[in-house]
Amino acid sequence: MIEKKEKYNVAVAGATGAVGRKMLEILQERNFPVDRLKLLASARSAGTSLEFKGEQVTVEELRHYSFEGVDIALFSAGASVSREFAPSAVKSNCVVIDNSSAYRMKADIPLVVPEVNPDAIGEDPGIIANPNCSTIQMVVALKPIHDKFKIKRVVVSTYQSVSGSGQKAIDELKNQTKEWLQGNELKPNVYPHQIAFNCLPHIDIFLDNGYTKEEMKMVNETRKIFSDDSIQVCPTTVRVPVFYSHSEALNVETEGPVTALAVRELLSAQAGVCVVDDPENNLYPLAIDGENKDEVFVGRIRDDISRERAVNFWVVSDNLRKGAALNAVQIAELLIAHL
Ligand code: NAP
Ligand code: 12T
Repeated sequence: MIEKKEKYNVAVAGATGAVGRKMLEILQERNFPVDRLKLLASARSAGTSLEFKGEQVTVEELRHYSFEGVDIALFSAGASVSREFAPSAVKSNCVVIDNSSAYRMKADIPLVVPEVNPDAIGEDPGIIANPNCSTIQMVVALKPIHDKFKIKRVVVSTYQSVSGSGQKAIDELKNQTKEWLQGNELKPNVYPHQIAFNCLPHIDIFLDNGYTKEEMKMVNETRKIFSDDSIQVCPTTVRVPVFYSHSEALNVETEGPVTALAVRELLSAQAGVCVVDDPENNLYPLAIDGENKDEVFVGRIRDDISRERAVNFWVVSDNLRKGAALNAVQIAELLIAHL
């Protein structure tokens, strides 16, 4: 349990990565009460520095003793790093907010989206898990619909940006695009196939049931966040040649008499959601407009013409912000507000 203070000692593990850098930006932007800031990464970037509030902070190598005197640690260095180092942070009396998939489905670990299940955080958390980016933006949009009409089933296809797989993937899309336009041969590295001018129905690893791990995260995390194992989720996750923001096409079937009109009203009043839905003027959420914004954008809200009690809509959000760094910082804000 950490004590209530005016300012907190904060560590960012994976500070040099795509999500870590975004965390620094957001801590700064939201004026999170940071006393000392510790930046941790691998030995590769130890000694380099990153800017925080106009000052250069030196990056240190992540070690088991790195968390002495730290109150809150934001982890975004991958699941194996979280598995190895988060327990050491907890032993140092530090609360860990973990962005990796390592702890999300552990029964005693809260999985939190502040607009959806803030109470799940509990009294004395050690590790709090941040859901997967695709899950976060979907559940923010589903929340008021589930509360009013009870969701039975969601069929979802994702259009996920390359920044979801880190800085190397951002560079790969840039380089492949350039090489392709020059007529050069492309060599895939981060992904198993060319990502420039292509769509890959493959995110994270394939599992025995024929779904990918990313798809099963959407199934299992959604049920855990809503504390409702009856919700059926049928996902297809696809990587597209977009740099930032994931887009999702949803078909949502409910027990109650849902309509597009009701969904538009509910979502217009929902915290963290911005409805952009004016097709006559070609207005609908776009990945390029979602970049660097906090909101989850929803549009193309329409009744399902093939069945009753079902609607379709399109959801866009910046995967590095609401999908990762922003949600983690919002969890930290929730945590300190309740001390
Ligand atoms: P990234 O750009 O590749 O950055 C990886 C970061 O982890 C870098 O800071 C890297 O440090 C550090 N790191 C790697 N191995 C390490 C080690 N052995 N010890 C200490 N630090 C190590 O990846 P990213 O996109 O920021 O993603 C990072 C992680 O966040 C992902 O693996 C994923 O688990 C999670 N993530 C979550 C969401 C979400 O939906 N909530 C979204 C995206 C990512 P160096 O610079 O020294 O290599
Ligand atoms: N493989 O945090 O590649 O579980 O876009 C997030 C993003 C895993 C995660 C990706 C991934 C996660 C990706």
